[in-house]
Amino acid sequence: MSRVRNDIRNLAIIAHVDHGKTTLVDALLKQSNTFRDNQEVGSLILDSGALEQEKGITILAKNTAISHSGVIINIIDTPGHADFGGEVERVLNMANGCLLLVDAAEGPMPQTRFVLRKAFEVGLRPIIVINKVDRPNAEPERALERVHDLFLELADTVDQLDAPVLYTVAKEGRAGLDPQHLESTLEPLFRVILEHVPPPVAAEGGFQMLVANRTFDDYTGILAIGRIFRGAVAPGDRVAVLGGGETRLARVGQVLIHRGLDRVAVERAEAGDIVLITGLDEAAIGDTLADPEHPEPLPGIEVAEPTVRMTFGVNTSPLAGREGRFSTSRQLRARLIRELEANLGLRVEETDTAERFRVSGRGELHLAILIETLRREGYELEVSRPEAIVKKVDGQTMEPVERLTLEVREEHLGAVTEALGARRGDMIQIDYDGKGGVRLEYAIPTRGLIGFRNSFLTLTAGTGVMASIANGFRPWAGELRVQRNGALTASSPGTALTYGLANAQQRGTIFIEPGETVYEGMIVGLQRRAGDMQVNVCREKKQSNVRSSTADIAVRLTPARLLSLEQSLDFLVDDELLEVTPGHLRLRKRYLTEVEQARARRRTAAAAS
Ligand SMILES: Nc1nc2c(ncn2[C@@H]2O[C@H](COP(=O)(O)OP(=O)(O)OP(=O)(O)O)[C@@H](O)[C@H]2O)c(=O)[nH]1
Ligand SMILES: [Mg+2]
Repeated sequence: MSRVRNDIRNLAIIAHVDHGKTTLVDALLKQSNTFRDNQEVGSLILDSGALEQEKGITILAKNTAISHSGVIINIIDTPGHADFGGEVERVLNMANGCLLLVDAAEGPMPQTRFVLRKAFEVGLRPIIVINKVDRPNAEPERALERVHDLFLELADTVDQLDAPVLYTVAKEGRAGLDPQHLESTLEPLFRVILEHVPPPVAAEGGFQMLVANRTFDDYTGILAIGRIFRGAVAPGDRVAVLGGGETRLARVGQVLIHRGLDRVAVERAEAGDIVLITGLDEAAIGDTLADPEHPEPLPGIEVAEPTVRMTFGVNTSPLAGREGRFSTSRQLRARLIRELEANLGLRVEETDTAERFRVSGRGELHLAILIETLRREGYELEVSRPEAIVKKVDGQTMEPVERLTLEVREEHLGAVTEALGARRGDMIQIDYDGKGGVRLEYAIPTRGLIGFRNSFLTLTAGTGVMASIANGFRPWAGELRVQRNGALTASSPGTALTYGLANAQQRGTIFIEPGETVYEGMIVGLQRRAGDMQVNVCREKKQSNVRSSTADIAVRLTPARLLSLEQSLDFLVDDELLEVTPGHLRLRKRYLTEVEQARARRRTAAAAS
């Protein structure tokens, strides 16, 4: 016997980055009487993390719930950036249907393909939502045509091709069946959701639920989140936690459900409901919670393998330990292991020394967000250059490749294709839009993409759009034909002074400002040609009694080019590290002094002979 839960819809919102998912959730929340009339809620309500707000992107998937026409709609907002694909993979199993949002101007982008494929894999019924039809360059028909092409390419069954289409301006909370005539509310979207998202079907039998997510709350501790697949659960129930090949018994604390942005404790929840359960600290993501009498596991969560890795180590700079609250290898190790509990798609491995760990993730941003989180928590560490994870298959060297989509102005096309050629990119497709814009598709080694974003912005004068997504492994494509210029390094420790920096800037671009503490081997800029060069940025102007006509002209400094965390990671080459502390990012040579560098060279030579 099974029962259809007509009182519930479980809906995931999926899209490429920035296509408007979280904005649409805002509008759905506001139009469903979730808030008191005088409640000030702002925008991008679900992007509640500090880093999410600063960067304007969603990093973690989040649940909320609204009620419309007597039906509870559980909403799962997901991140659109490819690096957080692990978040999407783990939460889709809570949904029965999804809204596939597509920007009316950009059309489907690489992550649209990824999320639609995942949605089909878990059997979700998609609703196509062409959003941002108010944009001046919106082409809703063209965008829809491209979405249909994508459906044809990815669908496994004919049923999947049959998806309703809606047009929206999420920012204004409007929707309609015709892009020219939107209604003033999202009512048409609500209607389609209630009609087309299949209500969950509750199978009879013992309790069964897959843990799709975990979150932490100061009052209740760790909460396990998921949709109940079978049976029911109540506070105080004993459940079996199945995972990692073993079965543990645990007792349910509270059972909570989402109501708007709040969580409400309930006496009982049953199949179809998305719940949060306290008291099950040992339940990991991907574990099944089950009736101890019928401990049957549900299929686990498949997460794609990492493509990029770097080493995270204890800070060994001469300035180590001045700012961080946590700086030992034991503290770093414990923190990284803890991160694995919730950060799917991340791997942490020991290396041959206790001070360094190999950390692998789904992309540079995935790792950069982790680094930024650690430094805000008070950790100090040093990290190496991000590198693509290369593996051997049947004796052949294979490397990860990505599918890259770019939109550039025609006048930048030559420079961009040349740069991608040097990075071993292969052009798959080129489309001229007849209005001066070009859309390009490439297959390119992940290796070639690392560090490309910075130069892409320069090459297109900031006008280009690029997005990429991991697309399997291919035989090693050969060395890249790109080389970074040499670094300008500080020749001695001290405080950088205007006079010293003014001299150094004649050699290249400077990254630090006067007053900053430097050490020997710290990178203070980029020189104009290959090969590192030492500069004395601490040099003072000699005082002299003789006045010359030129010596007194005030030295004028070009403003320093201050690098963000991601730009710093992109900058690094193999023999360099980034020192990360709560207050500073310092680029440095791995071996700081000439003596150390000579010693390292001798060691490598000895190892090679
Ligand atoms: N013109 C226009 N802009 C919109 C519309 N909907 C969203 N935006 C804007 O698009 C930007 C991105 O919106 P978000 O809601 O953060 O996009 P998202 O899909 O949640 O992004 P990620 O979670 O990072 O993948 C914001 O600046 C929104 O104001 C729309 O209908 N029209
Ligand atoms: Mg978002």
